[in-house]
Amino acid sequence: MYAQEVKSTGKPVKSLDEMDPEERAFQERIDADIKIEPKDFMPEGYRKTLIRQISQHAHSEIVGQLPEGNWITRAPTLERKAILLAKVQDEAGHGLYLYCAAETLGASRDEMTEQLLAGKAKYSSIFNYPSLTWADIGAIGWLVDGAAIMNQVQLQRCSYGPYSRAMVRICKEESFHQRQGYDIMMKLVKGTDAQQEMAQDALDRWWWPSLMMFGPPDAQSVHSAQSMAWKIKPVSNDELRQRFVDQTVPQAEYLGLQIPDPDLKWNEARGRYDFGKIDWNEFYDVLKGNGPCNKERMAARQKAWDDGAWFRDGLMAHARKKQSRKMAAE
Ligand code: BYC
Repeated sequence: MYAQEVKSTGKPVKSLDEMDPEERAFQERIDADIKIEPKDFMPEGYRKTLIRQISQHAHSEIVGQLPEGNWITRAPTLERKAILLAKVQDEAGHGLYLYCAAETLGASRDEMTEQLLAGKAKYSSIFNYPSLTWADIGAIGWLVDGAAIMNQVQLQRCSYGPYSRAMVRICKEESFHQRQGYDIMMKLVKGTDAQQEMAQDALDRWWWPSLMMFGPPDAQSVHSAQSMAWKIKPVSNDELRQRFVDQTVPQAEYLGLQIPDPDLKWNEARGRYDFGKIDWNEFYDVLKGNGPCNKERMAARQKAWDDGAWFRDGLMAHARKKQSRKMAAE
């Protein structure tokens, strides 16, 4: 088991009166929307929450390259191949900015990777599903990147400066990713019957896992209350999921595709879509390591880590040699 199940209960959020003066001053800065920077005072819980979320976000970007990387050699045209290659390279870049943002909090890249490989850190559940056809590359861009943007746009307002700034650039690139996915879907729905069926099949398989990307329902979300009080997470899991449904349903209609949810219905009074029940057992099962591709994804990350050992050793040997020369010269 390498992605632990949701199990902690979360602690109640302290009121200003219960805080010591340093912590109160910190909370007042947050409440006044003043960004927290690496050298500022921060409660240990704030630091740990950020390292957890940012490192898991970084792991998701890196693991997220795998389902798409699977299609680089099989993209249908040279142009599609170049676009997909650029997108996958962007994901690597996102992972790197995010690891850097987490490093400003005192976590090392090696420690974060070791946490992932030991099953102590998670990555997004969505990347444990397989990309079976070319249409899946369209669905990933449209739905998975669409869900990611919905989540990340609000993270641009996160109280921690380095994370919020990393999000600004990431969101710009994600918008291109989402467009390229939608463009693939547009092409397929205008194609042959077989291509239209492929597009529908991809939507059928990616819809529910995309809704799960936003995390457990608010009532079961362990970290939301504290993370929202610290403005690490400005908007709740359920609200973001609802915004995603409201935004995506008209896009599916434009494509002429059917969202695989018989309970999906416009609610005039709410001015939003009602949608069916999410299978949370499936979500928790994927988090436990039992999704269709968990083992394959982790094996790929483990191999990359093992294959890079000689390079990390070389860098360390070089640093030690430089240091000893410097000391000898002093
Ligand atoms: N998958 O209390 P909660 C991309 C975990 S990549 C797995 O609500 P929180 C892309 C959660 O970590 C974009 N685990 O937690 C790349 C926690 O467990 P731990 C990825 C999940 O943190 C390549 C537990 O469940 N985006 O776009 O307040 C190609 C309780 O949850 C998931 C991000 O990472 C999940 N879906 O809220 C294409 C965004 N959901 O940590 C595209 C940054 C929940 O206690 N992260 N868990 O062991 C966040 O915004 C928040 O961390 C979440 C969860 C909304 C995901």
